[in-house]
Amino acid sequence: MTDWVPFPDDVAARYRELGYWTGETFGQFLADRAARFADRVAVVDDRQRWTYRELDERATRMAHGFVARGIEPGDRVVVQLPNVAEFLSVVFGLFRAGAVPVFALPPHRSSEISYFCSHTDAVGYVIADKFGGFDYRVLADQVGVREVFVLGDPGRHTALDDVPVDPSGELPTVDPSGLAFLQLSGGSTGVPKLIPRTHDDYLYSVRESADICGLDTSSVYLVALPVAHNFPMSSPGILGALHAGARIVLASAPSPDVAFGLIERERVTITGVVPPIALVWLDAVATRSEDLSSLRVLQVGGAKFAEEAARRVRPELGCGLQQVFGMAEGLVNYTRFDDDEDLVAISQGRPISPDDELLVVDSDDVPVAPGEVGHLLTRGPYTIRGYYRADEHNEVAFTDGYYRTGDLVRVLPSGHVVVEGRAKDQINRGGEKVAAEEVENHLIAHPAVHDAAVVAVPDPFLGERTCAFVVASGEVTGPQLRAFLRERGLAAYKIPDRVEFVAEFPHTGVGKTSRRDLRRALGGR
Ligand code: J2J
Repeated sequence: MTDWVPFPDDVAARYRELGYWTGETFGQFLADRAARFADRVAVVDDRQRWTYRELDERATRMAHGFVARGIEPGDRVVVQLPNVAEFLSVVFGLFRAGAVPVFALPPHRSSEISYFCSHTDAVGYVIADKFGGFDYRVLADQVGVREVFVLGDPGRHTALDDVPVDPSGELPTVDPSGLAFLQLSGGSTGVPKLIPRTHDDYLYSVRESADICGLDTSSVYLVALPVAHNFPMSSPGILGALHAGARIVLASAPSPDVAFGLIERERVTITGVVPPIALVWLDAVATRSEDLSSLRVLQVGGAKFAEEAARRVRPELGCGLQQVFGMAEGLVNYTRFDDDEDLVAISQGRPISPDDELLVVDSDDVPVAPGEVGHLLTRGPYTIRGYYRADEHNEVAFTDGYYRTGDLVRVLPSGHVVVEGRAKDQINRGGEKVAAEEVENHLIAHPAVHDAAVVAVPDPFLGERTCAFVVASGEVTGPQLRAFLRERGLAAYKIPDRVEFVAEFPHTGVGKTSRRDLRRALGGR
């Protein structure tokens, strides 16, 4: 069993020759930007404002603290923090300690966190004491990791503020082509997949993204989505902002109440949201008094943004729209600022790199005619060659180094991609990804459930919602099943929006549960 699949040597050599991979580590990246932009403000949240120099110093202090607590190079540490400045000092602290952050999202509960910890053999877990009415220390107790670091009141654990510091100690040398962190996959399988990214490949995508999105020292990037998600982290996100000497503003929530106030106060120039948030903003703006005139770009991605909504952005919000079709596995597409309005309204952008290879194939892996819809496969200088510790799944998810995205797309003559649908067993709930099989496995664990199938149902606001079809073998109600999933520690966004009981499942020709028929059955009710 290999931990992760590195790029083939000849391919890596080529990416270096082309200048894509520069040999810079995340630790050096921050030190370099801190030297260049020392007194500029790097990050702002509800409570604090740090300059680049302060962020750099805090990251180093955290690194020494982690080392003093026995975190060793290569150790995995699960990070689950809300949108706070400490996310940056913690993550860069871990990078400098040579450790490997594993990014969890705030809604994750014991089901997900236990899996991340056990699958990666994590030795550490970083949390906030409480956030959104939830006490993460309780979760830490359930999960049982060796070192728990808490932002705020630590209870019986270690406070992030008093990790012991030994400034005389040396920090390790870090390999830029090595594993930098593990990002979360939306997933379509029974257990979530973890995505191994390197310093070299990720920082390439970050630099190019900052460039494509026009970031410079006058830019102010608002983090409206959960900061650990790949979109606000790298497209261009917080890392793109640091690369360019821009200012990061962290919003505790994406609601107009919070976000609009921050846009006005901090003179935000760019932010990235998922389609439902864009819709809320579009509907709210007419009745709000905040001054949003500083906003130049609204990026929308994570799920398909309807053309009608896309066309409302400039007239109603007064800023440009940039569509973003990305994935934590790598490939990111952006519409460009000089694309004409129609292209920006109908397409999800074109790839970052001239060396992003996109294949659009039919179900026999034969390339479709140009412009036809097919399955998107991709490889390139920042797309992974395999998931972390997933040899078996990698056999089906990767072919010839190409990642099978599970997305159905067509490519326009300009090279822009239009997302037309999805072939993977995943529900895209307004940008939050739910793997059908993962939820089904939890449902089947209930003694009164004989079988379960989770499918997407169209929704005007979220794009899709989840519906669980259940064949019961005993007395059970929908609310009881939802409560059962919550008790099993499943993140709230994965709990089915609807539960429908059926006598049996429709089957496809080969005897597999037919999700299409299930969706159709639902349409008939
Ligand atoms: C349709 N589907 C989209 C879009 C992603 C930037 C932006 C988004 C993500 C992300 C990201 C879509 N239209 N505009 O990592 O850096 C669906 C596709 C894709 C999956 C990836 C980034 N943008 N999608 O959403 O890893 O199905 O990354 O394969 O969460 O989201 O999900 P995720």
